Amino acid sequence: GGTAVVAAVDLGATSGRVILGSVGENELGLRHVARFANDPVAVTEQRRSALHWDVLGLYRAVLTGLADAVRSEPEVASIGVDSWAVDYGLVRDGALLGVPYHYRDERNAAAVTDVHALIAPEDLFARTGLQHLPFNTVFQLQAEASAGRLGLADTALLIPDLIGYWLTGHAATEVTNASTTGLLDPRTRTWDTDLFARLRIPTGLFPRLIQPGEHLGPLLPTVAARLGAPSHLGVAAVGSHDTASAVVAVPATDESSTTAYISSGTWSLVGVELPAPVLSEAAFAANFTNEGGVDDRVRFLTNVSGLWLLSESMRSWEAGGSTPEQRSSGLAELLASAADVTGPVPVFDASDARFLPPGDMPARIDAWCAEHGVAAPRDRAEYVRSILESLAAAYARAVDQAAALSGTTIDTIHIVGGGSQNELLCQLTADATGRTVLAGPVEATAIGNILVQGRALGRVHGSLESLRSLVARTFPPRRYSPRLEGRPLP
Ligand code: ADP
Ligand code: LRH
Repeated sequence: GGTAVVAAVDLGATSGRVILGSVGENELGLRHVARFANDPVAVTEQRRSALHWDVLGLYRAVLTGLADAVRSEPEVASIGVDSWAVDYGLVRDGALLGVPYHYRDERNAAAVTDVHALIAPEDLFARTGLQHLPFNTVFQLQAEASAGRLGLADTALLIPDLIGYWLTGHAATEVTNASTTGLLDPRTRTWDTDLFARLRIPTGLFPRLIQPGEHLGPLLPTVAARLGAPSHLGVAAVGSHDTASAVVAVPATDESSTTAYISSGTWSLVGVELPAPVLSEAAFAANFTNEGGVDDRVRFLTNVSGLWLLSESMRSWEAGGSTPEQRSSGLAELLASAADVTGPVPVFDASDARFLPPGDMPARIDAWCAEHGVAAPRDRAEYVRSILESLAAAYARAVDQAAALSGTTIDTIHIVGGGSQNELLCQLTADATGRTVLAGPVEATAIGNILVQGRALGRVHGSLESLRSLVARTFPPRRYSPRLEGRPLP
């Protein structure tokens, strides 16, 4: 019983945060301690521009944030770390061997061809349940092997596991994030060792699997001293794939109807939660994925290019600024102008591969429009409107597919994450899908991280459903109903 205070470290592809959470049977409070940009760095590699994560900068920001957290809340009982999926650091004898690559780096095309020559795409799906994304870890490891780097490593640590290793000295692979590697069997949630062998990846590359809620280990004494923390403070495994933590905090309470979710941030992850994977040919053809959820649930979803399209457009307009705060005020202005657009705008395929790497998104939208014989947007407001209408159209298609492929009926869509604050996008989603949209909470990922820690500490109990009802009571979502054709914005 009682209340515990825990710290959630949530590293998104756009920004990271450290959030303190107080959690008890009827309590769920959040306090933001630190928020920092996560800007990748392009460096020259053999005359090309390669894209890397600034993991040391992120780790420094994590340490600073955790030190502030401990200062303001000396009773903090544990720390949980989640981040974006698929990326990793290669390690030898405990030392990081190089700067981790960003999944948007363009080195993977050749690796995809190499892997598919060893195992056909449909066989990969049948074994791993994972949708084809060119940056799945399995392809990145192939690229490392071709570059002669894989053989130098004795260990690969996924990003949250790398942070956990630096904090505690304990190496493990948290299972929800392991499910995004393309090397895990979704039925048994264990490594597909036969696949490792066929792809010539050493079977011991990833350290032992660990489940959300397990204790990773206490902080190393040097780290505890740096944070001003007591030596017994430790790190707990959470759903370390950010989307797994976000899905924990979807405030779905109506068990009689099936709800879909959109975890809306840099990406939009659109799908449903299921008890078992769907490995049908139809799911493969629709590019749906079966990622591992907390409590052995399956996250049956598809990746829709998300607000990346908007943030990257803003970068090319230099409408961003460098801090998360500046970026959000530039964004508010653009969204207001997009809400006032009344004429038609192009609806383009948001999942087109051309939008994956960093670059001039408005120019790529123009190119898509030219190829498809439709008029391009004319000003920034129209670009923003076009991006949001295109995302809403992609969501509608994905929700219909999720329902059909899983044999469920969906009448409500929960939108969680940073994008749930985008009122225009929420309304357009309700309109495009013809379904009720329930928006929020914004910090679903941190909340899911906090709840899993709180449950491990025995401060909250029960199934994900009971955790979700606590989220719904604490952060009642905002409702958007589908508008009939031609009715003006409210
Ligand atoms: P990630 O976890 O992938 O870094 P977030 O969940 O933090 O992403 O969501 C970031 C996105 O949320 C931004 O790209 C932006 O489009 C959107 N966003 C952030 N603040 C606001 C706001 N005040 N209004 C509307 N949208 C917002
Ligand atoms: C969202 C996310 C998503 C992955 C992508 C790489 O942050 O984790 O679930 O597909 O990043």
